[in-house]
Amino acid sequence: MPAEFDPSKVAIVFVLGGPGSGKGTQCARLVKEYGFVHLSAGDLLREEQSRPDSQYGSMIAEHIRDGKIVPMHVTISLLRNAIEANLKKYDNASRPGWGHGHGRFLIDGFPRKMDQAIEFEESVCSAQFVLFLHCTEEMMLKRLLHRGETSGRIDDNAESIKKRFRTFEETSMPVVDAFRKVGKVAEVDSMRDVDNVYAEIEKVMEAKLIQH
Ligand code: UP5
Ligand code: MG
Repeated sequence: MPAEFDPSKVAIVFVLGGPGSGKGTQCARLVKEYGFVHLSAGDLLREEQSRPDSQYGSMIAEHIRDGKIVPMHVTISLLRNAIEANLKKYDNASRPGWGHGHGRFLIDGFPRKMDQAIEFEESVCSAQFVLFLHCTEEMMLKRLLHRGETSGRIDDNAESIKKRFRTFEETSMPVVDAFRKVGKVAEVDSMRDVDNVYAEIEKVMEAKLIQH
């Protein structure tokens, strides 16, 4: 069965990087300047977790607290539904890259595991490329502990952060490496301040984003 969305109409960029590397921060700026819709897999899962009649609420909370990856059928169906809803919402919009079945999405924090990458590309839509934000654990820890003072996120504490780092190294980096092997990764140094990181990302977008 072919993928549900046609990559010549629907542009998907996967935004990957360790916990606290700045995925959400940079995606928010790209939305403003490139007309992307930003879908954070983590945000979609947190929303689902707090939906009163969700059958997955406690399962999602447990996985997030332990830095474990939620079973892919849940995440992929949340992403798929969000893609469909946004394509519908902006179908008649005068927004760059949108209208008549076209759209562009930043998918932030997904895929984090090889099977998710394969399943998403086969059944939902193939991605144009991966934007990979590189940052040291020392810097990410500092950022996350600082954010944890106000974020209210159940995984912004030293114990959960350690587990998130381990999952990222063991399970998610192999996804980045696999995309790298096929020439689909653009890597940006995410250690610098937000503006400098964004300036690098803009260069990547100008070079790699295929605009339909
Ligand atoms: N900050 C950002 N950039 C900065 C810069 N250049 N200089 C200085 N400070 C900077 O940034 C983090 C903090 O750093 C903020 O305070 C920011 O101001 C500052 P942010 O942009 O939020 O970083 P981000 O990479 O988005 O960090 P996040 O914590 O969201 O990353 P995670 O990958 O850990 O979290 P996510 O929400 O994607 O996933 C959470 C959990 O959900 C996972 O651990 C997993 O359990 C589950 N999950 C799945 O199971 N499956 C999925 O597909 C996705 C998630
Ligand atoms: Mg985030």
